[in-house]
Amino acid sequence: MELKKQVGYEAAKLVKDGDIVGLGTGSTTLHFIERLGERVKEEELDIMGVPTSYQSFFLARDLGIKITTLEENDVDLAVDGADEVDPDLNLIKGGGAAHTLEKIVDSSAARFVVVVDDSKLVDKLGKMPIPLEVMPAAYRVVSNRLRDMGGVPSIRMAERKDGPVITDNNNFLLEVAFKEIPDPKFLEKELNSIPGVIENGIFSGYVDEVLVGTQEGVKVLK
Ligand code: ABF
Repeated sequence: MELKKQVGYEAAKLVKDGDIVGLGTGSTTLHFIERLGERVKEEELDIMGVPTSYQSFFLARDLGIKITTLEENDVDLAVDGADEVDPDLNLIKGGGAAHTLEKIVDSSAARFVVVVDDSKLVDKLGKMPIPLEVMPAAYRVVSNRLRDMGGVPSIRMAERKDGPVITDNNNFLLEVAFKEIPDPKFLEKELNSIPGVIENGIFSGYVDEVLVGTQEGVKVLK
């Protein structure tokens, strides 16, 4: 079985009847949500999902998973993907441009489980640039501040290259590369202290466990 599917299906086993489930975004959590939808039908599970994006909202709704919000319920278990995972279980997320709501839902969950294939494991964060959701009016001044911090920022363009990517919250997405990230927690706070930055894609200290899809089966990192 494809690694992303293998690990998504494994995570779907963690959901218990009555759970409020954070529904992550991306091609790995897609398998999680699909399998969860099957379980809801087969086992008549009484669960509700809290989506982290329009992508997961529409997917879950179409599969018959009841939807709720953080206004109404606390999340028991959140399952989400990642772009990079370091040995301390710090993450870079935001490849899917949904990291702001992902961080709100995932960090609020009683248990936060990450699902990745083994290509996402890194010795140190920073192979990819860090995504930052930024208010459109602020993107030039934020870019200047990022350069002052030693970063190399660029704005993420839509695939057709005819304009910037617009997030679910109607903002732009900057990506900033740093030569190295010695202290992910510090950088996460520093980036969020720049006026105009809504949220950055470093997730430090939120993860309970990581399920890793490998050719030898699913491995658990804690
Ligand atoms: C979202 O999807 C993002 O935060 C993360 O960047 C990405 C992981 O994507 P995939 O599972 O498609 O590799 O969770």
